[in-house]
Amino acid sequence: VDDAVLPGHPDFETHPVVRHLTTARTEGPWVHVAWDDGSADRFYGPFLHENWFDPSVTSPDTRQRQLEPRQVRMDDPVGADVDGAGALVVSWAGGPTTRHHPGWLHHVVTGGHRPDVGRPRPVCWSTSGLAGLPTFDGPAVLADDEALAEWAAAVAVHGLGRLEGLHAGPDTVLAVAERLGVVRATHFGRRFDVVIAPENESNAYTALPLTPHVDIATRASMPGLQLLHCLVNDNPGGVSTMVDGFSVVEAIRVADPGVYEALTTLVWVHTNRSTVTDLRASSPVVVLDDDGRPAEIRLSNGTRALPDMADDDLPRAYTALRHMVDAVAATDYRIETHWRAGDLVAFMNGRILHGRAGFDPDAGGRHLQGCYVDADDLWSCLRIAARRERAGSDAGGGGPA
Ligand SMILES: O=C(O)CCC(=O)C(=O)O
Ligand SMILES: [Fe+2]
Repeated sequence: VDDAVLPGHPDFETHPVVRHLTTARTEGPWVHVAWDDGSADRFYGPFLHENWFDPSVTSPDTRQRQLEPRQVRMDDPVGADVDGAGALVVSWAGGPTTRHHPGWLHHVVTGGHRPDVGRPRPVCWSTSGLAGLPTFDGPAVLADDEALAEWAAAVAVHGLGRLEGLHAGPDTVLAVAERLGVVRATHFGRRFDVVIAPENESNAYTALPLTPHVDIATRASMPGLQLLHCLVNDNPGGVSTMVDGFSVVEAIRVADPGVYEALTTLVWVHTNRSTVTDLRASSPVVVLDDDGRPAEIRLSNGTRALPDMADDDLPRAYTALRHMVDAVAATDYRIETHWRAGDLVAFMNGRILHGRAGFDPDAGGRHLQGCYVDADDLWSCLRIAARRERAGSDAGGGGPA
């Protein structure tokens, strides 16, 4: 072992050494370390063994763990030290001696591996805060990773971002989605056409108005992101509405706690009422995350089938629903745009409620195409962009700092 050189670590990510280790010692199963800023941490011995970057533990190619839990050393480590390169060195009786990268250890104790890292907090908006759709150059997003990252960040923060100047062809929406990750196919297909269809399976495929809604509330896992792309719009009607549902929910939480309680606890069943599929999912209108913040709104009048609650809860459930829909309709939370051919809007499906005015089908053509992507792909895209920024141009090049 060349102890003048820092060891690798299991991640492809770069973990810069922002603090240096000064001392290390064992105490039972624990390895206590001190850092050069005076702080201290402890690591569990078996945790260190199974996160050693060594082919006996982690495949150097896939970076997936090969060591099974039954192979992890559960006896106490017998020695711990900081070597000449600044790595943590830990040994067990009869071997192995493991070495650990200080930047990687630091990222662990600061929670750098957690799923919320790289997920920007939503910044809620009303019309006074965000006058129009944040707009970006479509061809640049297709061609350039930095342009992609800027647009993706706007989608994460504001919940939506428009691309303009895209080719108004049938492959565009999937090509843009694939810049973020993989397309999430649903019962509407990998890609769906928003046109008036003779055998429509959704009010979207008619000329009817659509009150602001989310899509696919009929599935336990709702796609996190929707992309809509305009191929043709010669119709003066069908104006599109985008509402920040999180802003609406926050206003209700502050002003009407009883309504908020009903929206976040009382459960409705959504179904798709099709002849060939029978999808069902139940959920409150507003799903909260573990920290009590809105994670997902499930408001879709077209698919909301039945209340799933005690009879005595029905009056406040219906009242709260009405209250929510009225708040959504309040102009302070909406952006209205008329689709232009070549425009594409990506929006967080569980946050931004989208709708449209009705239109006269004889007044001009109107053709949108859409698809879905899971939110995981957006977070991954943003983390890879941040990784690229940290590592210079060596995206995914791996290896330690
Ligand atoms: O026609 C529109 O503007 C929106 C259609 C829609 O809601 C959808 O396809 O999910
Ligand atoms: Fe929709």
